[in-house]
Amino acid sequence: MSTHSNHFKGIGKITYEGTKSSNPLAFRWYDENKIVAGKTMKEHLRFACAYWHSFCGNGGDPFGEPTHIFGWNDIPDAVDRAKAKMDVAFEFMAKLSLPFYCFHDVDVVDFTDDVADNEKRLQALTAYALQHQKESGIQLLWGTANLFSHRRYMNGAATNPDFQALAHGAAQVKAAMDATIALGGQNYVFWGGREGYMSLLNTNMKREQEHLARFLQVARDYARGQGFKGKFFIEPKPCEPTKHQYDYDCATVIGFLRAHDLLNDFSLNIEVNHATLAGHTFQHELQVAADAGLLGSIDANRGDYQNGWDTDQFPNNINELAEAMLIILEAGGFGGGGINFDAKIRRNSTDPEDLFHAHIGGMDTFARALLVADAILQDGEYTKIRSDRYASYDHGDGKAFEEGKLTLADLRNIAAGKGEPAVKSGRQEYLENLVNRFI
Ligand code: XUL
Ligand code: CO
Repeated sequence: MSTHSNHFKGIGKITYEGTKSSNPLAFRWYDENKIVAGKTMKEHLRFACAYWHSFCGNGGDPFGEPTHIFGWNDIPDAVDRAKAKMDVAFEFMAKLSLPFYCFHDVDVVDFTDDVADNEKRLQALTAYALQHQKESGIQLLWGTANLFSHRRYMNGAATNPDFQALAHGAAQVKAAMDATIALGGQNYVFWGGREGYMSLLNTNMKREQEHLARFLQVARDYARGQGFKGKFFIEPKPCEPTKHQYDYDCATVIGFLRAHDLLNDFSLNIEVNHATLAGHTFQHELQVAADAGLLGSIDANRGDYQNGWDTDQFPNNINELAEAMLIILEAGGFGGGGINFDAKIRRNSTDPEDLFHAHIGGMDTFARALLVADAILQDGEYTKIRSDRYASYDHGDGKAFEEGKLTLADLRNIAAGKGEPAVKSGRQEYLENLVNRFI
């Protein structure tokens, strides 16, 4: 139990102290019970800790050995080792008042190549997690299966040309769904890390994508059959580790879901650094999902302007997040999801406090962004400028066009009859200043 762990000794419960505080182990903006636009900050933001980065990542990188050394890794028995890690995870989440967590199957307990043994291990840890959840009130935002680390997935999981690899992926998904359901998990995520290709020369793209769709259908049917009422999320990412990933970005995934009749059960989990890797802004991806009614959840992090890979740094960009929260608030919030910190502390961040500073910074930046976005919407000028820009479609010929009442020839006659449109500013700089005025 969390009370059995004292990994973060000397660090107590993190509380809200307000903006005058310079205490690095306090919230300056995140006041979980503060009401904003009719809901508490806690209800709006639904923060979650990502088990994999915070308790499995060891600081190692392609050039260097681990720098984050965890005592529990020395425990020889896999289940005992996993329980010790879980005690620390719940100690951390409780100290930060994080309401949710997220995991992959193999984050929770180490797997071998034995399907039945892996199921038993995960069941043991599911029972243990359930005790922790009951004691702490912390809930599972989503579960998922890691179908990308094991060597059998080197050519993909659901899109593997070898059916036996696909079957192993399904076995993992089944067990991860059982765990998610047993833990009252609110959602289930699919991130297709290796569902794509390294070279088109050896790839039948059409067949692979059909296999992916069939895989998602059977997974959905299984979970629904077990009584799962939550959402399934697809997490788009354009590449890395593959050259090209089929879930490239939100628009691509929406087309895929529509083509395979999956729109009723699936929505999107949007990650900041995945958006930027796809050549989009985070805001763009949010807007695409929101416009389709598919904004489910987000994986919060940030990339690096100079690096073209998924650096998964903790979020700290207030402008980016204020604009993001504007879209999220206007969409009516998350569709069942929340804000999962899919972010890791740097290799050279080696103090126990670093994990707290990282999460506190991320939570405070989102809380501040929520306040900024709410103030902008309350003020109303932003919304008015945006809607006024389209006013010519609110009446007369423009309205008739929107309603499908005009032909191409009608449009031609309007152009000829009414002459050139007036020159109207898009006022981008004005709007950029408006956002900054509220920060
Ligand atoms: C990888 C990534 C994953 C998913 C879950 O880039 O984002 O951690 O969030 O599999
Ligand atoms: Co992610």
